[in-house]
Amino acid sequence: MTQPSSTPEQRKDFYDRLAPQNLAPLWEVLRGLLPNEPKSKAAPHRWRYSDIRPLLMESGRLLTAQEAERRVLVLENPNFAGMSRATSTMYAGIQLIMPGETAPAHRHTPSALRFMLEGEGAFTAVGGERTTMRRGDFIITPSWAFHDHGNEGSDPCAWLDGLDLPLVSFFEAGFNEHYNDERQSIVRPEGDALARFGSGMLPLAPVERYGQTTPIFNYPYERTRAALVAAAKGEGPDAHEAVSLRYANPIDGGWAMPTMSAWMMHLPKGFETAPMRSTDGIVMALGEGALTAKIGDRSFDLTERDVAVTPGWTWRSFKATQDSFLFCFSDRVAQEKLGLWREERGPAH
Ligand code: 1HN
Repeated sequence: MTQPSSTPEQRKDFYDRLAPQNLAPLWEVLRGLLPNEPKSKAAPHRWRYSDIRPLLMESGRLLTAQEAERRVLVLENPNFAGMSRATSTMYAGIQLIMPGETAPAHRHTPSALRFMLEGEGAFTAVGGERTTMRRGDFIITPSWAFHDHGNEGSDPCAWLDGLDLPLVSFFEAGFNEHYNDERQSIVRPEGDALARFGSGMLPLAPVERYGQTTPIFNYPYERTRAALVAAAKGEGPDAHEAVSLRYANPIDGGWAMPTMSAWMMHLPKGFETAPMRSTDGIVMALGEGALTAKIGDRSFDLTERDVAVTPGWTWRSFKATQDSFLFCFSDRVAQEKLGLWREERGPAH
């Protein structure tokens, strides 16, 4: 057998003849295609709410919610400028709705979640039902469900939006449609979904409401917080996860949404978690308290309403300086379904 051999010039000449045929040599790119472990392109980052808020309020004086359709300041990862991404797969933004405004009804295949940050009197409507959005509430807009927001109070209302937009655009599976009115018709009283699906009970007849998404579209903070505080007193915090509970779909016990996982981590004052990492990049918003987040080689102090990002496969740990409640979301559920999700836990101290 003769061993093939070539000079760099010969290879270059060969590659130059491949390109016009839309062909390429795998061996030149294999290492990049298949790293030994993930190396996220996203950067660890923290947005201070105190920096965002004045700009958000300024946007409230520049244009109406109707004009904007959604008045949002997008949280762009420093490594993804202009790409509307907080992590590699998750969109995040801070939305503002002023008293008397309506963010008109529409629907799209990307799913959305909200974590309420500020103000009283805002509502969101989904599936013919309204829910009042209170601070710390976790609110869901299922894929392809009409949704509109309004503010009937006297405060500016602001929340964190999370969408699976980068995932959906990767699949090139995005559709969007406007409703025939600014607000959708309301066919159910407020609280109906929570009563039917969120009371530890379920309707006798099988229900098909939003496909793979939970039929509960507001998980009130009051309940979430009480559960976390009680769990902290019971078994106590886990070395890595402190006290973490996930928002679940009562129909099948799985995650609340098919493409985005959401959970809340409670750290009692003084508690410090041991480092861990997972393949999902995580968007985090501090609902209550104060903590220091170590993310990769960065360290960020978070106060209430600050948002931070942990890129995928990046070590993270937290130390609470006050009783803290950290809302988190990521693409974990999608990775789990595809058999890709992994985590690694560092030694507990
Ligand atoms: C959207 O529909 C909302 O409904 C918020 O509040 C942010 C970002 C991109 C595309 C659709 C909302 C959005 C969005």
